[in-house]
Amino acid sequence: IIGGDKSLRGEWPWQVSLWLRSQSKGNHPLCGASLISPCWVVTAAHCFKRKYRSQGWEHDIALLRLKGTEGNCVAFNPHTGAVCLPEPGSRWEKRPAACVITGWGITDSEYSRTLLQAWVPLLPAWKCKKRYGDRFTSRMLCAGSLSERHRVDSCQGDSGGPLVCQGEGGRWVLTGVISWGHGCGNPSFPGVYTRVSRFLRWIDKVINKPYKT
Ligand code: 4AZ
Repeated sequence: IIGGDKSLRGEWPWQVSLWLRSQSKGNHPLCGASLISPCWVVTAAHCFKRKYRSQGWEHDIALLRLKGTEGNCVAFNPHTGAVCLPEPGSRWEKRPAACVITGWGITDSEYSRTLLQAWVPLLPAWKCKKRYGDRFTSRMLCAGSLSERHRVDSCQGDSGGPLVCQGEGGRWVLTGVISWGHGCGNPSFPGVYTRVSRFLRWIDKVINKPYKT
């Protein structure tokens, strides 16, 4: 996270850190993610498929089912809980919304030891289309600070993590998944986020599908 500050313990109870187990390189952090229920986590598809990005950046969303019996995977408590999903068809960028990105990814030069947070303005789609052309689609959100003086952005290591916006009654809604962008913190190249509201039916289908163990 570029231009953010440290979060407090339990402030973003849905934030997940995905790690890769490696005996040769040692365990290391891979991506962010968000708890949407006790057994399901939303993240970015490119966290799992190395060549994902070269196939275009569309549909950069993945669901992980955690180990455990149904409904009993992660125990919720005041520091651990789920984030809300958006209403179908909601278009946050049309209203002035307060949105926040969080992650342990790169700050100035290295990964952060504490979870960082940053308020990030949602931008009209044309600001990303202008920079990224047709790679930026309606299944994506454009967000970031366009000011040289106050750069706010997500960066490597944050992807898969949440962009949450505060909805009615102060509820936090998982509006975007940190996905891609050209560099980090460059006011000419905003960050690009998977637009979660476009994947609600898919999420519902996957989660409510009976599964074999
Ligand atoms: C990345 O490499 C990445 N500035 C994530 C977000 C952004 C750029 C790169 C957006 O995971």
